[in-house]
Amino acid sequence: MEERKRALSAIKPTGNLTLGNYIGALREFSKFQDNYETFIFIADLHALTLPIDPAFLRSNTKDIVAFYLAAGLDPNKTTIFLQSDVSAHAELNSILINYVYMGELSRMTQFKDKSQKLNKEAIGVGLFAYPVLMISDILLYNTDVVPVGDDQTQHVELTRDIAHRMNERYKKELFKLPQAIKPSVGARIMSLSDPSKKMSKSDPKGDIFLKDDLNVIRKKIMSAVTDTGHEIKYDQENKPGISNLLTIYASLSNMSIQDAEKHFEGVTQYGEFKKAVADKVIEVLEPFQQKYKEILQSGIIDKVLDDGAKKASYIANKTLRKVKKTVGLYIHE
Ligand code: ATP
Ligand code: LTN
Repeated sequence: MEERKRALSAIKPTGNLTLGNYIGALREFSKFQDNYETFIFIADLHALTLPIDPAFLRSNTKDIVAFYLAAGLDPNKTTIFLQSDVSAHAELNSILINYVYMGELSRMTQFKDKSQKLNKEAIGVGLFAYPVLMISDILLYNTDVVPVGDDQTQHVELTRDIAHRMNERYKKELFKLPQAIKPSVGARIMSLSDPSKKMSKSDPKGDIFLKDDLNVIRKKIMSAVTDTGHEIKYDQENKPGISNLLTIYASLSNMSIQDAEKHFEGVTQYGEFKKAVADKVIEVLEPFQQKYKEILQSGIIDKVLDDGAKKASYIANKTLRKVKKTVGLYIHE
């Protein structure tokens, strides 16, 4: 039987999940599980790269597992686990950190954005080396595709470079070169209060949170920043606010941006348009929130994580062993 290709992705439990996370990542993940061998984990070690409250980190981790399941990930088809449960991630990280260059890491946009907000003297090494752990996450599973939003594609590109570098250095196909896959619509949902900024869980101004009360969600959408004029047209430069709302509508309706534009042809009131967007978001999030609550109450989360950690460790340890051997670490039976 032909081996199935592998898909792998993760979310870091740094904050409450947003509509951006849902559209750019969560809802995409479950589309892979029927055709790919799929691994979806929680990047909890990555969450430590910036200061975080321990109690929040713990409860948010559990929350995200519930969101994974509510979004349709089926533990019988997808391996769901915590990064910190599979020690091979940290071990491969400590090997690969020697093959990634400081110059490469300092060019990463995510590092530049996040470190800019910190005191220069207090930038953790983990924040700088963040991509090395992510590279380890991906390469441990011989991953073919990595479903991610726009902001993570640079890290996946670096992963390819490092896989290639290792293969050349050791003259063998040690690692597969993975490919990032972005959603066709909605790879970068913007803040509702400042559409020039990404909707981001660690910078929550203008965010819609997946746990928000539905009335709050409606209010946030109705008061989203819009642009001058009155046409519902996709024009990121001149109409960033309307373009963002149109993207949200199109993505949640599984239609192209062009079809969404057609749908709103003739609508000249932004209020009417925003109401349609709010209705659509609520139509999707209402049952989703319901499922999420049921899952949290069902008590199945620990079992899912236990099973996932076992399956993931088995595969990850095989790769780790191969890497150790290749770089010359002594393996005794
Ligand atoms: P942080 O603010 O802590 O950096 P984040 O909200 O950007 O977090 P991540 O954990 O970095 O979220 O991302 C999880 C996944 O969600 C990634 O695949 C990322 O590309 C995607 N994602 C995050 N924000 C958006 C967004 N605004 N639009 C589309 N996809 C997004
Ligand atoms: N850096 C990613 C989270 C992440 C990830 C990964 C995504 C950690 N390891 C491996 C894909 C594959 C983020 O910030 N969303």
